[in-house]
Order: sequence, then C-alpha cells, then structure tokens
Amino acid sequence: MGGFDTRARANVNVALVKYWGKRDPVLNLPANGSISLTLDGLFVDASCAFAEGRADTCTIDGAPAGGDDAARVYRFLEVVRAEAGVTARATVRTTSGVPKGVGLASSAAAFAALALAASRAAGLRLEPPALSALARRGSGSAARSIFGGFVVWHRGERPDGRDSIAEPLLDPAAWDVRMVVAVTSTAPKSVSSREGMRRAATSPLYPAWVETAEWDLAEARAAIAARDLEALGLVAEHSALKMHAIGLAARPPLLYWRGATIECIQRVWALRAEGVRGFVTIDAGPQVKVLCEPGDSERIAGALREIPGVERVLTCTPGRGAEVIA
Ligand code: 2P0
Repeated sequence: MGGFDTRARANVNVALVKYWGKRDPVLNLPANGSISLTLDGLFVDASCAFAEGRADTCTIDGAPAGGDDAARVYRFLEVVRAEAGVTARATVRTTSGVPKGVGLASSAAAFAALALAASRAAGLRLEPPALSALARRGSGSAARSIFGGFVVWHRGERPDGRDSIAEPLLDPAAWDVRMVVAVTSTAPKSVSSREGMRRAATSPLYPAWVETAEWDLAEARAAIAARDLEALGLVAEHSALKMHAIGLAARPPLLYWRGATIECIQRVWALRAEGVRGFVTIDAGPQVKVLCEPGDSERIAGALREIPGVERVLTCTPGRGAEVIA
C-alpha cells in the first residue's frame, strides 16, 4: 500500500422511478427499486490514496470536509478497508464538476466516484455489480451512477444487500433524450433526503408507495425497452408526484417545493396540451427536471426561463458511467 493515488469520475443521475425509503438504513437498502437516467456533464471527481498514517483526511472542493459530509466519507472508507483487508489511512479529495449555483445534490456522483477511486487505491478491482453495491453504502442513489444511460437499481431481497445493485438498461447512446433542469433555488435544502425518507415512513400514504412501486418499475422498464417517451414520462411524473404527496401527509410534514416549482409544473403541462412532450420529475428539493425529446428541449427551456423565480435552466444529455481518469 504505497500511496498510489487513483482518480475517478462519475456523473449525477436523476431518478424516473424514485428511491424513497429504506428497508435497512445502515446498508442503504431501499424499500423499493428505482430507475434513473445518468446525465452528461454534471460530475464529481474523487481521488484516493492509502498510506500509513494516523487518520483519514478528506477535502471537498479544496476545503477540509466537516460535519455530516466528513462522517459519511469516513464511514465509507471503513467499508472499503473491510472489503479490501487494508488498515492504511486514506487521503481523499473530491472536486465537483456540477456548476455552483445549480442546486443539484451530487452525493450520488461523489460516492460513485469515490467507490471506484478508493476500491482501486485499496488494491481491489471490482466488477461493476460489486462496485454498485459498494457505492450504495455511501449513498443509495450512488449505486445507479456507476452506470451510464438508463439504469435500474434492484430492491433486492437479501438482508446483506448483495442483490441490491444497479444494472444498466440502455447505454447513453441508445436513446437520445434530454433532461431540462430548471433551478428555482440554490439555497442548501432544509431537509436532507435521509431525513425526508425517515419522515416518509410516518405518512399514512407510505404503505401505498411501497405497494405500487413494482407497477411503476414494470411500466418504466417496458417504456424504456420500447423507447416510448410518453409512457416513460407519464410514469416518471406519477412516481415523482406520489413521492412528494407522501411528504405532505408525513409528521412533521415535508414540502420541498417553492412557488416557482409549481409554476414550472403548470407550464410543462400547458405546453403538453399544445403537443410538446415534456414530463416533470422533482427530487428532494425545489428544482424541476423535464424529460423530453431533443427537438423539444429548446422550447421547454425557453418557457421555463421566463418563469419568475427560475434562476437558471440547463439542458443535459444522457451520460456515461463511472470511470477511472488519468
Ligand atoms: C432518487 N433521491 O431516487 C431519490 C428521489 C431523492 C429523491 O436518492 O440516504 O442521497 O444517501 O441513500 O441517495 C437522494 O437520496 O440518500 C435520492 P441516501 P440519497 O434519486
């Protein structure tokens, strides 16, 4: 273990069928399977080297990591060490390629990149399924960012989580779609996904979420296989709105939306009535993401840019999975 520094890059992903709730919070085992699209150009780079030393260190965008972020990285490094059978301490650096002010959480990309960099630095050469299971330990949705394009993350049945891994459904080049992202706030979110998922469990709507997730997954998988944008978009919209409905009925309640979030949803629906096929999805925050055909993306982006409270709009193409970089 001689301080060999490995660097890896992973892109963020946006869920079309959402992961919301855990059957095991330590192993990050989800209550339901999910389906996502990995996006090009919104990435995190992670580098890791192991050497004898007193403690792990981690910098995020050049500043020493602190608080929850640091604790999550150090816990994750314990998992890597246990798997690789090493005792050396790690030096980790992560650099976000997600532009500041985009308000997109990048923990999925960060832990996917770190899983690849740290496992290689520790001397492991994991196959993609095992790498996905490792990334999941850092952040559930990181399991999906190991792969490019359309990805399914299986709920799995085993208590040890070995079958709760992601798997690619379609390569990024296999279906050319766009994801238009309307940023309505860049303030740090008040309720983390982790806390949001804990609150979801208090909602009387939550059992219905778990019960219906398999149907959403089946519908989304069939739509992806058929390259049917409308079928995929409708189930994606349904999954997102159902996830947010759970929060309204939780105790304490949870609402991630702002006024501009609602305006964006209404605008996309109004465009749809005019024949523009855009479909909304929203994660644990106020940003609105719209799945659409390449030919409609400029019209949708232009319409969202005009909405008061929309700070910025960007358009993403399908992106690649995690890779080692020089
Ligand atoms: C998703 N989200 O499927 C869902 C939809 C947010 C809304 O996965 O606790 O950062 O690290 O497993 O993966 C965000 O939650 O949570 C997320 P942890 P994670 O993309």
